[in-house]
Amino acid sequence: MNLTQKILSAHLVTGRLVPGEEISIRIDQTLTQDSTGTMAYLQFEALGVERVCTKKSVAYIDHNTLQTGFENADDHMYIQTVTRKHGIWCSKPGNGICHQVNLERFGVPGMTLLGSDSHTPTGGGIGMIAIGAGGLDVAVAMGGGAYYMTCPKVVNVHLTGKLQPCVAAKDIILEVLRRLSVKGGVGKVMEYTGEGVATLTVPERATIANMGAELGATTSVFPSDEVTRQFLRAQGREQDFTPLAPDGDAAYDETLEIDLNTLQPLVACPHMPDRVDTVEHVGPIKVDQVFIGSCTNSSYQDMMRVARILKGKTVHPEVSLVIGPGSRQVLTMLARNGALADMIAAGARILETACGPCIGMGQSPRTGAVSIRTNNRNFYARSGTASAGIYLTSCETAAVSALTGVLTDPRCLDMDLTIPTPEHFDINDNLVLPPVAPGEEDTVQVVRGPNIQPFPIGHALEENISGKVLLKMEDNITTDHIMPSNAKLLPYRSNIPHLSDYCLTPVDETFPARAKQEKGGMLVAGANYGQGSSREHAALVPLYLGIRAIVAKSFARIHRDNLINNGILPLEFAEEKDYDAITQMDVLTLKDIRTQVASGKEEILVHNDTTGKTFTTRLKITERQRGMLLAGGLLNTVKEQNA
Ligand code: MIC
Ligand code: SF4
Repeated sequence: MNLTQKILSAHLVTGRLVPGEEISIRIDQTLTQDSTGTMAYLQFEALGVERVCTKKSVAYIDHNTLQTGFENADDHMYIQTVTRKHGIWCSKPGNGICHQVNLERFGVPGMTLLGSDSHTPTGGGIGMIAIGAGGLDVAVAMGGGAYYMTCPKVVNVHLTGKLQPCVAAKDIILEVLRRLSVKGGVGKVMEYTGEGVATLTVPERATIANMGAELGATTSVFPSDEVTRQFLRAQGREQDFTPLAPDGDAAYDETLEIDLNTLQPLVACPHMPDRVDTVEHVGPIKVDQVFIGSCTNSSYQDMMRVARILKGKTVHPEVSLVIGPGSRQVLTMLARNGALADMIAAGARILETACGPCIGMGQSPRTGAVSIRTNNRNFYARSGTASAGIYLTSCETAAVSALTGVLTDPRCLDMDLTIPTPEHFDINDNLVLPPVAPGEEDTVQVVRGPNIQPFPIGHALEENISGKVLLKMEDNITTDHIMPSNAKLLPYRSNIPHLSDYCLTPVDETFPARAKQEKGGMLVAGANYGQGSSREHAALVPLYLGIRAIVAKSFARIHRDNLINNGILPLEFAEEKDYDAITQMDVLTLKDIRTQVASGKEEILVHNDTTGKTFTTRLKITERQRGMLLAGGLLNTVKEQNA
């Protein structure tokens, strides 16, 4: 067996490990973050479960930390109290970004982790099968329910050789993205093997696993070896170590060979993480802003390399350099060893340990800016400045470019950037609040501020649905298009009515008004619709606006699950020409749709009342999902089962 099969089979609840078939797995750990977490806990409460059934569930507060009004602070207190009541640990704001902290303090090789954040696969860096999902799926897993998924294919990403100086782990994953594209990982697990793996530290592996999300992959996984043991030992957690590797004769569905010796510094150009080219080829474009941080590149070793590059130098006069260390552990260590002072002296603007600019929470660049960032996504408008171009690079490329003022290949640096894994990381978990002991749940009062509004729940599928195509979209529409997130909107993640005025506005500003005027309808999209975030809001808000079906060329994994969980039909065009034949505002009718869905057949007929033509779509769902769509979503199904 390969490693993926070993971990999945040890957790298998139902199904067979045959790619494409539905399986369900037992979840050992969960994580939530605050911007998806408020909704996930409201849903958890709606399930009526007293105490979580997982080995460890942690709620992180790391996204909405700007607190420009009462909203975020209210949500923080809600999360802090609801988790305390129900057996969940709570990592307070300031403790760090969920994926970085989870890797440092809680991740255990061989365990499964389900997180309400698409970058949960970061845990693959430490040998976990770590999967991103919608908040409702995570709520169900916290309540002891299995996680249902399509059994993935396993891709062997075989690494040989060793990275050259100033070429980074980030360049490895950018190379994978260059070769496979943002759709290339859908339905697959990327499993890293080969002699090159041993040359990579756990945080470097985590950088690669983190950005597997940008491939659309179910997850990515590395073996657990002596490097892993050393990392866990330095975290005071050697007891969590288990050696894990694929069998010598393990079979894989596909193989990708990467020779680390030949890699060069790479950059993903605006506005897609797969628009990858070499830094050398893109050339010395003028840079306005550099952001170093995010869950992709903010480990102790990343930050130390940056400090070494900046030490004794000054940031270019026309560049704003912003640095956000990934966790309080990292920040404390930088503060103690003087590296933080080197960064500050060079002119870096230091941010708190949180997601920050990665999700547009502050530091939006100026109009038309070039911003070099070490995070994982450069989707249109995500930085908060739609006209800005975001370029994704390694920490080394970002730091040297902040000094020169132009995109610069870090191989020009004549310095040793090797930072060994420390013997001991700084360990201080005093910002991780424990839950109350079993039996004491009633002593906790859950605090709810006025920002917490009821969320929409789907209703049983009707016999006939008819509605206008309120928007026709291109390929690769991201969740940042569907439900934008930035400093103005993130505070309203528990307020769906407020968010509804911004739905799909990066595609068409007039969409929300039209959807409200028409009292709902349908959407039409190209391939890979809904790539990116795990945010359920990208399904809940369209549900609130009355969207009943989305007809697309194909869907991204998490978003498709979120649509089904909320009772919205994800229909795929059987033939691409039918996409071309639809015009925005055409009226589509799904006749006898309840009977069609209940019948179990994959082909669903859609009638275009405006053109008079009928076309075929496919509804690729499992029996379980069929039940959900008929009932109007997962919450209704679970409630029916509980009843
Ligand atoms: C992201 O990177 O897009 C986010 C913000 O972390 C999201 C979660 C969210 O939308 O709250 C994700 O990756 O799932
Ligand atoms: Fe936070 Fe950015 Fe990572 Fe999402 S990708 S978890 S916003 S740092």
